[in-house]
Amino acid sequence: MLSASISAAFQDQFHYPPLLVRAPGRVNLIGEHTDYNEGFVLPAAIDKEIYFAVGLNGGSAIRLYSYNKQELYTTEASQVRRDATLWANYLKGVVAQFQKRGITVPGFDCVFGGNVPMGAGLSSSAAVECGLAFALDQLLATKLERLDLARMAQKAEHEFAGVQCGIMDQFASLFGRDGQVVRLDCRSLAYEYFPFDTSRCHIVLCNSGVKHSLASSEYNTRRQECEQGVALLQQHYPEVRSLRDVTLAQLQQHEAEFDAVVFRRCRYVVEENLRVEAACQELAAGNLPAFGQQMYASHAGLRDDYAVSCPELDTLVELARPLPGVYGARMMGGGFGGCTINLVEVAHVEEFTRRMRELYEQATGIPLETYQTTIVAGVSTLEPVIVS
Ligand code: GAF
Repeated sequence: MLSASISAAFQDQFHYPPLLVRAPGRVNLIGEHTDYNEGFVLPAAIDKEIYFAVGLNGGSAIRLYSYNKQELYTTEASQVRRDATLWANYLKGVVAQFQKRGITVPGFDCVFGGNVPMGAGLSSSAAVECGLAFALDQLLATKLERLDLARMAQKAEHEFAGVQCGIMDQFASLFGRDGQVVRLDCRSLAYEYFPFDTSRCHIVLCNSGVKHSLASSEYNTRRQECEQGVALLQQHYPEVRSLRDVTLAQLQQHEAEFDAVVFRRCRYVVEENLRVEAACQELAAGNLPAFGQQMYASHAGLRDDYAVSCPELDTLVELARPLPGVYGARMMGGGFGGCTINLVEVAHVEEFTRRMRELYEQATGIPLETYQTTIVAGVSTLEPVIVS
């Protein structure tokens, strides 16, 4: 088991027993690019995870070891800064958040690694941030709320990875529940769990093999475009704080005043929020075909109005749509590559993955990786705390 190997690697490197923590990646059924617009999302934590072995070392050095890269990075706890070692930035970003809260972080050791594919839109970075935030909270006995840890992990991403992300990924990693998806109101942070019946339908991810690069890509630009739209609408509706507060009719009434691109970005967000609401009702009613239609509409909006898809993701969705047993498919996460999420009737999953592999390779020349995921609980320890 990977967690056992990571624990063993820690003992080899540092010669004392660690605390073990697991932190899952996530899927998002619907509600994309709505989180930073204070809208709604419907994610779940999945069985692709990052494992951490951590312990206090009694000194002032932070020693970080990437199991996947087989690389050691060391810094003094008092000298935590963003630098050119990209993987270490995610971890140091978390340490900095503890320090910003006035919490002294003493020297600690950390070995981490996992099976969340990088750049596949499954939030490996949020899993890394949330796992370390939780691990440090345990080691330092700071007893922070999970919501605080999620916010700190999000800030780490803003400040040390340079991506102005919303809260969805960190929330999903920390608040995931076995067999359930969670509908999150990204303004109030109120949330509700919905059972996801895996005896009927499975979540299958198809990895386009195209790597997205959130920071260098258009993510921050999309956020700015949405803010531009809000600023314009506020001239007419001073009560509007975010696109969450805008109706489609209000938006359409002022279309002529908008830059055409900004208008399309805003239209997508307003419509996507409506789709999440509708999709939750369909899920609660067990109407998977209707849920799937919302997913296709979400993909079309992401492709045409929000412009964060890419030809490979569009191909994956179009190849999936006519296959037997497919309820819905769409691109997932920030976009520009990564995975599509597909809801597939249980009896057809095997045939679906086989056909998709053939068809995608024929269409693009890229071999397709697929992942059948299960929905798991959020970040947790794997063993009782052992700190000397
Ligand atoms: C990325 C971000 F990190 C999330 O906050 C969210 O905005 C998502 O893209 C798009 O829905 O995963």
